[in-house]
Amino acid sequence: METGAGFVYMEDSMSNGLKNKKTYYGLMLAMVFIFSSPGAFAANVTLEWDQPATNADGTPLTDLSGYIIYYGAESGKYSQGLDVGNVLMYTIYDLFSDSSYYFAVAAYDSSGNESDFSNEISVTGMRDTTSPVISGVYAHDITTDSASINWTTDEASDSLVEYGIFTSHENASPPDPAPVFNHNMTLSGLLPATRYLFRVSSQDSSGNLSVSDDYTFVTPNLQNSPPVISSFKADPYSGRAPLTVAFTVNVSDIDGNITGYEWDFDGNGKIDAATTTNQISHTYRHSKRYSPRVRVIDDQGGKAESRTKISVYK
Ligand SMILES: [Ca+2]
Ligand SMILES: [Ca+2]
Ligand SMILES: [Ca+2]
Repeated sequence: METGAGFVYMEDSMSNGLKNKKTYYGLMLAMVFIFSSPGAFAANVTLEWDQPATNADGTPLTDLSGYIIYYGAESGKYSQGLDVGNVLMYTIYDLFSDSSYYFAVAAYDSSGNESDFSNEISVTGMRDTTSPVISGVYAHDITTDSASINWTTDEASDSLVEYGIFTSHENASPPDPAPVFNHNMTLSGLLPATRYLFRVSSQDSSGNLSVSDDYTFVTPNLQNSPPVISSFKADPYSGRAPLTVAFTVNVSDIDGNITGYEWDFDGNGKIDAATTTNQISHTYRHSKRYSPRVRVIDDQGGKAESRTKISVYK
């Protein structure tokens, strides 16, 4: 992207025959903006210019009729002339992205009198030579035989995940050629209880490729590992009735999450309360020895139990 500056008047002899009705109006044409969209083989360029207000002799311009964009591969030698009508902005599509282009604009009035050229402006190197920037790589929804991989890129690009057990590139997902910023691919046919290395890659439409670092995920066991209770505490363990006791159970699950806690305060085998948190309080009103029990359930129905003892006296 370049911004035009100053004024360039072209010699009449340098025009190329397209300007057969040229008269020297002093039209103040100045391109103020140019925008190029890089692409693999074709690029688009948008030109914008100011509307002239006066004729060459300084009188007000009242019969402005349109504009012609002149452009070509060499400065001052415009091989193309494009009558774009009475607009102040125009996009030229499908220019060669490897080439340089030089542009100038001229105005014409209703009699066909054409102004001098505006200043010249040029674009070069419109070919995209920058690789996508990959970020935010992560694996999710990991099952015993599949995993989803997400990442983002700073430009639209295609998607590929490579993965393996010994290296990150023993296997590859089927590539997805769709140019996207937010990438998601699902790997299938994985082994359970296996650590996988993986990496992602994205290529833009100009063939610039980026490959991520290596990342890992672990598929779970086919069989659920039940929760493991590390402690089941009562506070206090003894006291006079009525005795309010706070229970806390600490538990872990290596291949899932704890989804529920069931509490049997008197230890009679009947559940008295259920929670989704690992703490609860209960007030004992009768003097007695109790053997309260907790049962912990994981997200695949695996269970673990623990008991403790409470003494309540008069
Ligand atoms: Ca690029
Ligand atoms: Ca489990
Ligand atoms: Ca009970």
